[in-house]
Amino acid sequence: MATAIYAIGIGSNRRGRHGSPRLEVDAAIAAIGGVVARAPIVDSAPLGPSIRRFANTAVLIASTESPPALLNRLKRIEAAFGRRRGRRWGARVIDLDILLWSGGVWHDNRLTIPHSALHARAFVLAPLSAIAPGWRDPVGGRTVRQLAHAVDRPRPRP
Ligand code: PH2
Ligand code: MG
Ligand code: MG
Repeated sequence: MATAIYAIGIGSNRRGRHGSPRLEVDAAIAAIGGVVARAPIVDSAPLGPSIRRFANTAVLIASTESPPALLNRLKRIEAAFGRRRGRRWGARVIDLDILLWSGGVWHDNRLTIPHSALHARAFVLAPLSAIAPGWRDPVGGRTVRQLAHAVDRPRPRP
């Protein structure tokens, strides 16, 4: 495949063999490779049943892999870091989510890009807007910067 740019969201709220969640995030970025931009790590309150806070960030990578090939590789990295499949949204050493790719929309049985919760999560949008503020969501047409502002100031719905 021609080289594509992917935005990947990274989260950790459990120590692993590299150490603290922040160190797990750093090690994951090294394992992913091809990084062209990385956002600062933010500390975020857990969304869902987990108790421990998360270290979250986002990176842009350049890759010739197709979305399914990249997904397979990210899952192998998660497994190598000691991620166990279990309770949905349980504590995890590392979570690697494909958020956006330069090819626009992708949809198959296993993978939807843009990530389905992209619009709703400040812990994804805040780091992402530090490295890709002008990237437009191919579905809604709004930029990452606009989405990040909207998630900070949710409008009450009637
Ligand atoms: N990931 C989840 C569920 N909840 N909360 C925070 N703060 N950060 C995450 O990365 C996160 C979460 C499922 O992937
Ligand atoms: Mg996730
Ligand atoms: Mg995930």
